[in-house]
Amino acid sequence: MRKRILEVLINSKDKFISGEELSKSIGVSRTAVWKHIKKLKEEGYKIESVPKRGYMLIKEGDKLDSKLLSIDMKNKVIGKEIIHFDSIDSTSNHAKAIALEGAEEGTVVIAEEQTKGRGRLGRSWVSPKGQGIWMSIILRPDIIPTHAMKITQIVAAAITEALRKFTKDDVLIKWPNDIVLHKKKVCGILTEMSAEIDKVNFVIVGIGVNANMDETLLPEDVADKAVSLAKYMDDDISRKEIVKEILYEFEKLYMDFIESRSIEKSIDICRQYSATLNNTVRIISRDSEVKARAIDLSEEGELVVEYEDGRVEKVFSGEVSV
Ligand code: BT5
Repeated sequence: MRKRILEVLINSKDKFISGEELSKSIGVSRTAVWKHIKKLKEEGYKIESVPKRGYMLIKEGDKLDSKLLSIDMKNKVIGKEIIHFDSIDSTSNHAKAIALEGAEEGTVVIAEEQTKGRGRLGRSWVSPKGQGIWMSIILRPDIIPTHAMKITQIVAAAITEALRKFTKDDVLIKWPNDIVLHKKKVCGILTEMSAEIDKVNFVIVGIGVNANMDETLLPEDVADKAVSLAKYMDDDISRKEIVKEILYEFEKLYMDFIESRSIEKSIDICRQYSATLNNTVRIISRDSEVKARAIDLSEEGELVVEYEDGRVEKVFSGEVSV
């Protein structure tokens, strides 16, 4: 009910709406409306109430609040449950903790700020307050551990489809887990899992999108590589709308994978928007670095490369530098 009231307040766009109108459009008494408004205020929503004029929601800024996010959400599974924090160490740490306690598939953990945001291989992910989308999704796919990288490709495809709706500039995928804009990283994906030898218990997909970063506050090594979406957008950025689009595109591709057991649709998108294919890459492993040409993506999400001696190999994971 409170969500319905919020929805009506949001749709009445900076205008007062009377208690009577609210009670009519929702179908409850004016006293009930009053009680719900009181509760919403206690929850922290800024609602102005003026006698004889009614109620108005004061602009929320662009907080990624769970109730506001769930308004107009078209998804059935991904994002059905959203847990929001003002500040947290890492959304992926929290997602893992609640997944161990049985949190459902599709649960999303999102935060305004991460104090210990993580990248791969122990690297850190800079996640300043209100300047990006820092979120993790809990998944429980019935797959074997070696297929977990398929999930990264589904996420990369979904994010690319979503971000391309907000900027006319080229959003491309740098295999396996970076989304780049003008060759700089606008988003990173971290796929982690809990598994037994032949069965995945759950997968946590961590997504970090730079929305409107204050580049002057970034450490030098990151400032060089990072870019914000806002830099290439005509309109004001709405993190909320971007989150909804990402979750929407992800649900479509993930459900298709669950039903068809194939990531063909995602791979097609990854091929179409690849920053890696047809380029020379360096395959970096623990003690060597070899040059090769990236020629394709396999149906499993691996990078197919051709070495200078003509040998063709599928690269499963690891560091690839264009
Ligand atoms: C990644 O790692 O790209 C995965 C990043 C995943 C972050 C999300 S946010 C929500 C969830 N919770 C978490 O704790 N993590 C996930 P990797 O490919 O290892 O890239 C890390 C490297 O990117 C760092 O070593 C920096 O050089 C650079 N970097 C750090 N912060 C960045 C940022 N905000 N934008 C662009 N590059 C960044």
